[in-house]
Amino acid sequence: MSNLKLAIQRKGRLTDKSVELLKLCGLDIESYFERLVVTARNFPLEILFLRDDDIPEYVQDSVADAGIVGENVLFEKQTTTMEMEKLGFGRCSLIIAHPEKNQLKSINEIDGKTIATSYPNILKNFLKKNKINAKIIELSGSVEIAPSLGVADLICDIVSTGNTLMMNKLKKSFNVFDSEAVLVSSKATLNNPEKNGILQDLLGRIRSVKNARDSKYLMMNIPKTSLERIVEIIPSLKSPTVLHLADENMLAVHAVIPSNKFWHIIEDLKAAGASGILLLPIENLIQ
Ligand code: PRT
Ligand code: ZN
Repeated sequence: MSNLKLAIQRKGRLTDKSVELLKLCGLDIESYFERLVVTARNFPLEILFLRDDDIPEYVQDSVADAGIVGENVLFEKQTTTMEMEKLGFGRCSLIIAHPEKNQLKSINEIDGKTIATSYPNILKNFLKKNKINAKIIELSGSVEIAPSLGVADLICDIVSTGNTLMMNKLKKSFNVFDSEAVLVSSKATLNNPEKNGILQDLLGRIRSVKNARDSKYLMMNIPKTSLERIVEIIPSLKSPTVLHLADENMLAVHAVIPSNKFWHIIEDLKAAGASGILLLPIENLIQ
């Protein structure tokens, strides 16, 4: 049986999160430092460690069968490599920024300007869509210093916290593209029954890890008389579990809820008489 070859970033912002995700999917991966290829011990998967910029092309050319890469890189490279699943990490935005003192009031003011970027293709599409003529200067790094060097009027670069912009006295003017890490694959992989079988298994596990990350297990004790009210309040994925307690007037209620809803319902639960409220993490959630 052949392995699925999965390309991930060798050393960078996506490396640790990619390996962490694979481990949460139950893959037994040995320490990966200084290795170019690592094989999972309990799953037919081989990990290739590559520069992120090379991943879309390697997947397109079947050097790898799948990969984990940022959408910014995927769309910039314009390959036939396909996005299969968003992974919820490596979030950032590609934006246009201007020097603090030269405020841009409307998008039309970009017309005739010079923009430095490492993402010429994504920027070209954005300008075309907005019917703007601007000169693109392609730089491979340190884009943020281009305006102060007089190389460009504006920049189009990746931002996450905004610290780099602030340090270089730049301000965001327009959002071009929102990005996160994604699992990618190719037609060739999908058309290969054996490889596709492994890919679908991996995808199922990734989805269950994502569901679990977005959900929590809620437990509480309630007076029997409050059951109807409590069930109304709980934003449960399924009908909550109701258990008897030694105290005949009380019940225990368990439910899986979306993590981000907890703080919205806690006061209502307490007002309805809930006590001993526990919120627990879930390791896997298969729906
Ligand atoms: O060596 P290799 O080519 O593999 O790595 P790389 O240096 O090209 O990429 P790397 O590790 O920096 O980023 C990998 C991926 O992480 C990117 O393609 C994005 O999808 C994602 N990502 C998330 C980011 C950021 N956040 C980010 N903040 N990529 C880059 N940055 C840079 C940005 O270019 C700018 O210089 O960080 C700076 C801005 O950060 P803030 O926090 O100051 O706003
Ligand atoms: Zn790179």
